[in-house]
Amino acid sequence: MFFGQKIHPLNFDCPDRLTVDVDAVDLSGPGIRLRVRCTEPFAGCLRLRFENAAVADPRQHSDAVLPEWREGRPVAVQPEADRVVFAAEAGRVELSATYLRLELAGFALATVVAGIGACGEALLLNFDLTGVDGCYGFGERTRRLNKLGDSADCLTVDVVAVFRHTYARDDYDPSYVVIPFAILKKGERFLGLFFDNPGRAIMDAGKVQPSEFGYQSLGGDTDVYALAGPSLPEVTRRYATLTGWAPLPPLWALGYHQCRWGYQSEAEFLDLAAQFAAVDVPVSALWYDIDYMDDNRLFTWDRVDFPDPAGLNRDLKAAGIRAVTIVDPGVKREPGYAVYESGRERKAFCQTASGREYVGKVWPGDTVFPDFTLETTREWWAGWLAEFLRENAVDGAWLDMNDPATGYSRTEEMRFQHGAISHDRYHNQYAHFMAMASRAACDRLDPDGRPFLLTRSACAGTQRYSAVWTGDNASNWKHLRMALPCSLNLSLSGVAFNGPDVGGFMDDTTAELLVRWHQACCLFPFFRNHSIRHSRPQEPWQFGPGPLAAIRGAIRTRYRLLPYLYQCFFAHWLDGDPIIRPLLYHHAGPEYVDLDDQYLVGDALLVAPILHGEGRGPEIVRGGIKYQERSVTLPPGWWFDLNRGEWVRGGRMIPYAAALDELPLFARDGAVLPYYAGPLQNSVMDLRAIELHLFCRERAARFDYYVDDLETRHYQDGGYGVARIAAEWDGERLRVEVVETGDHPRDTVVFTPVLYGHPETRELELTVNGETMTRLLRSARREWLCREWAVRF
Ligand code: MIG
Repeated sequence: MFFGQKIHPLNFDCPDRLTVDVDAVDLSGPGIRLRVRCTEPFAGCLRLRFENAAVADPRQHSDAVLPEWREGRPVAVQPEADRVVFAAEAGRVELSATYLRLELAGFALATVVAGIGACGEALLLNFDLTGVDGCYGFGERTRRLNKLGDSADCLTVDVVAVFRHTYARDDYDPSYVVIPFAILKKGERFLGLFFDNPGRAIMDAGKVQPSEFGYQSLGGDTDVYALAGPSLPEVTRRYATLTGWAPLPPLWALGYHQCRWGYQSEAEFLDLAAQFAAVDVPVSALWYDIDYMDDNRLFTWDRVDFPDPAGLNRDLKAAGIRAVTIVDPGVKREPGYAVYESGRERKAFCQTASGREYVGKVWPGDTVFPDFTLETTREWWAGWLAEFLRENAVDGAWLDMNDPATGYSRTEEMRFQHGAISHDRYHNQYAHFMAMASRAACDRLDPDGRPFLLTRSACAGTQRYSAVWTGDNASNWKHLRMALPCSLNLSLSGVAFNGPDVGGFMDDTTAELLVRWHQACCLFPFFRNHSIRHSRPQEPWQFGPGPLAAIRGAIRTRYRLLPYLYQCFFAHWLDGDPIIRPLLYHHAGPEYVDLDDQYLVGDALLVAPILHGEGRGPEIVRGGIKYQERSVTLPPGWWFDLNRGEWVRGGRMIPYAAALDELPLFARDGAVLPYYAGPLQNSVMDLRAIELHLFCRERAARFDYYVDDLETRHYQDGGYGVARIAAEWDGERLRVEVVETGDHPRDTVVFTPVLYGHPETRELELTVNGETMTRLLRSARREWLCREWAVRF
């Protein structure tokens, strides 16, 4: 089947008979026999399992759902006249011989006529979209945020290698990541549908048939999880409950990352570190792409260019810069090469049906691929990777080419578990198991530490092991624009820790594009500048002082707000809310349904980046300075413009003109932004002193600040505290109260309130854990973007 093709609905056989068994229902007809069961894994979540009699291997090979929910409490079948009902706390399902109807939290969804079918192993579910005005999620895709009218082919692909001609377009479908999760919106209500089938599948949200949502899985059995709203956060949180969330990252991983394919030698890395210091731009990690290896052999270094990697990495670390190395899955098939020999001995590699080692052709030449689905292989891998990281003082691993990319060689012959399981069952999950094995390596190194992994390919659930970057984009304005909806939908699909190649990977970037890309993504969960070899270099200083100053402003703002980002990660770990969110996450109204050129960070910050330039969009010249224009949709209430230092009334769309060093960035009234005011020395930050930037104009401000050791996994056993912050203006005085509770020593963080409030506020009353002090507000200056604003504290 070619990419993007579907099975015509008329090729499916549909059931016309329903029979009831003890805990299942059989739907049958000519050419079709489907068994349907219903369970309730947890409140607000129903699972419908579709077992197709034509399926050769009926085992569920997916690792998406957390083990504790894989079975769930069976929901009893209640037969009625011409149908059956599964009634659970979360909602109900009605099933007749010819249709299926779900209703959860007031959201009803039913199949269309002939909407249930089978064609060999393929399953069809076609739902009626009447009344549905939005569709989100879909994992990592191109195009717009709202997927109504769009479709997705769920097969992980090394996009640029396979579809060379599409690389600079912004509307191609193939993707490195596959997550068959759709969130439907009907007015104010949302409903999530997660199709748990690890194989190739199609989702079509009204592209082929405008009023229908069609799901087609091409093989294996499918578990459909329906996740109740009614609100979007409720759906997202339930999806996180079902498939897991990102553990807390190390702080350094939240800083700025510098990467490039082509950094070649020790001298180059030392020079990079010196350049960052010279231009006063903090950087938390430098990345080694494939050039560091000895002839593309995994777990080796080119010792001519890198005579002492451990020494180099220790020196970098002393300056606050961490090291991350790329790790491809492919092992050079070379007799005598220790990694290959040891894997071969253990039968660690994927095999063909007859039991030969499956061979692809990638960077190392003839290449074999670890079968990460085998526990023994994962152990073998963890041993090698842990040793490599330890010996070379490497802090993180970058998992590339795991879609899996087999180069010249077709992937289908690659089978799993010693050739016993077909390629399709694990193709989309290859990266997932690689990430799991790599995480195990980190656990060996430091069982109580916080690993950092980044993967290109992923499936549902991979967020438990690794962050994701969105693969090979190109240095053009379309790809910058696309980065927003792509990362937002990926965030709604459970992968909160994600981001694109900033500046664009392929082709030559330009000064304006590089600046705007840094601004647009400086508050993304993952923030890395990366580019392809031979393209125009794109480190922050490559375009002279003007662009450098603008980029510096964006990067430094990220470090200033790093405590806020960390809090967003903590909240994500607690309840599953994504870090960056489309506005419709918190605001209801038709203006947000398609809004994807601005976004929220947590619930307090609104970013409306400039996504055009070089004369390609509205701009004006004033006083010899060029400004790019756009409109910003501000939800109701007051917003503080952090770019200009003034309050703006919301509930409307405002025009905005931003010079090259300006980013439209707003904090909502009632927000508390934890701010780091100390010295910026790469990843070295002392978060024991935090400023609480309080935005209190008309609304009281509230925030739960989680306090933990920032380094270990103790938080997972409840080893954290929470400082509940409340600030309110009573007409003349601002009262701020901080109360710490929980399982972490109190007063380990000193909070200093900083006020962006009513101009008439004179006095501040601060109560910390019961002790009160009052003082007059004084004025100071604080860094925001490229300027400093007078603040009062
Ligand atoms: O075939 O390692 O997406 O980030 O720089 C290309 C070289 C292999 C693809 C990754 C890209 C990386 C590049 N890799």
